Amino acid sequence: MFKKILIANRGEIALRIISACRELGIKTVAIYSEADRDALHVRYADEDVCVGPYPSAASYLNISAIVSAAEITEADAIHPGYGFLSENAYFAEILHDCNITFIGPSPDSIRKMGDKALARKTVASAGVPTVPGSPGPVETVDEALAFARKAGYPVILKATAGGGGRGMRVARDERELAGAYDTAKAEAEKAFGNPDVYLEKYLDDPRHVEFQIFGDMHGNVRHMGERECSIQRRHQKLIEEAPSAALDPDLRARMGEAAVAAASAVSYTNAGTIEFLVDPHGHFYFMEMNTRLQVEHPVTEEVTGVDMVKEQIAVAAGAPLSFLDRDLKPRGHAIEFRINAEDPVSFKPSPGRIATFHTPGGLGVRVDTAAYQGYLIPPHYDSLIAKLIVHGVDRAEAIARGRRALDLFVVEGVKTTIPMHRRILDDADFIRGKLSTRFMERFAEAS
Ligand code: MV4
Repeated sequence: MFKKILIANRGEIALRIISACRELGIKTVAIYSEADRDALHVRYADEDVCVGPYPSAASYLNISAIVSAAEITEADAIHPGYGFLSENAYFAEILHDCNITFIGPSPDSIRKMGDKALARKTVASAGVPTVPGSPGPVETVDEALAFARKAGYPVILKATAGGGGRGMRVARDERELAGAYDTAKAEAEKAFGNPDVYLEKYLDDPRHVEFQIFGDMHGNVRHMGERECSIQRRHQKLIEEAPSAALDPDLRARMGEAAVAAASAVSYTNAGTIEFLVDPHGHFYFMEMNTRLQVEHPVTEEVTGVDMVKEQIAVAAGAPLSFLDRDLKPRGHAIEFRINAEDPVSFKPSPGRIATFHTPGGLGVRVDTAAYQGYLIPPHYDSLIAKLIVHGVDRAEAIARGRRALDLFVVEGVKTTIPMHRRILDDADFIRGKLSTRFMERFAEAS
């Protein structure tokens, strides 16, 4: 097992990783930027190293400074959290060369799944359903038009190097596709340094259901069930839950099997997520794989009882999966609310000093946060200040618990998304579990 882990991240996820290390008796090293001197992850770690000024490129993405910090403190592994360097194959490779364990998948898995067109092809060869689409990047506008004529409109152009909704364009007819093709390529080049785009048939109002998978270094790959992530806005998830009301046991089993096949196709190790779109008929299609721990992992932890960060660390150290002989059938229902320091109407970031911070507690209530009363939220990073996770015997109890926990969650000094979450919990469609990726459009119009 590792003796000391450096955490290459900040905020609530850095604290989450420190907690796992404490339970495992592993020492921790925090890194921080000059903007994060007063951050809790710096105080809670056993050691800390400043790796640069506030721009992320100079600090949390500064590979040479981070590797030096690990070498100076003699850390034997690095946990990247989510975002920042978590899906950087080059970083994983450098660590390998420096004899430091990257707590995550192999550079090869990260690369294969990072190229979204290649990922599609790879999982399709393993028998996983994908949306009808071009076999690879489309090289000319005529090739795009020819494909769309066969598949039928609407279609969606996606950047090969994109993901998470960035670099996508929907075209509803030939004229729109002809107009969007060059723009999409130019945008992809600008955003990702790679102009390649591919084409898929566009599904109009799907659900986003993702499967948590885990692989160890002994060839075992298992899934831990799904998360329903349809409540999002501008590709930022707002609410996630487990299990999904859209799946019956048969569909769950088939999607779980497909998720394991997708991960196995790249000999995946450690924690990963297979994203699917699900249409109203219960057809499901592979979208992409995220090769990291995700923000919403706590809902899976709540319904499976598995500490996923401890699992990541154990697997990276060579242990077999801890739940190989256990049935991870979800127990009860969990919902996560992302509490952002944002204006609840305009969604503009609302950085500033937190004057009052009172978190709810009690049975079935968990708050993952690095915020505290008096904390000055730096304007340089994402606006997530806390995750409220509620767990109940069923969805109705989880919703009731969510209502009371949101009512008892007091944040003053900055605007937050708490009032928006509270209103969503009174929405008739939400209560019925009638969710889709369009939910927030309708919700915004109605309120
Ligand atoms: C799609 C789609 C419809 N049809 N692909 C957005 C994130 C990225 N992972 C894939 N995305 C989509 N791909 C086809 N062929 C609709 C979306 C999409 C979406 C997906 C999940 C959650 C929210 C979304 C919001 C808008 C569009």
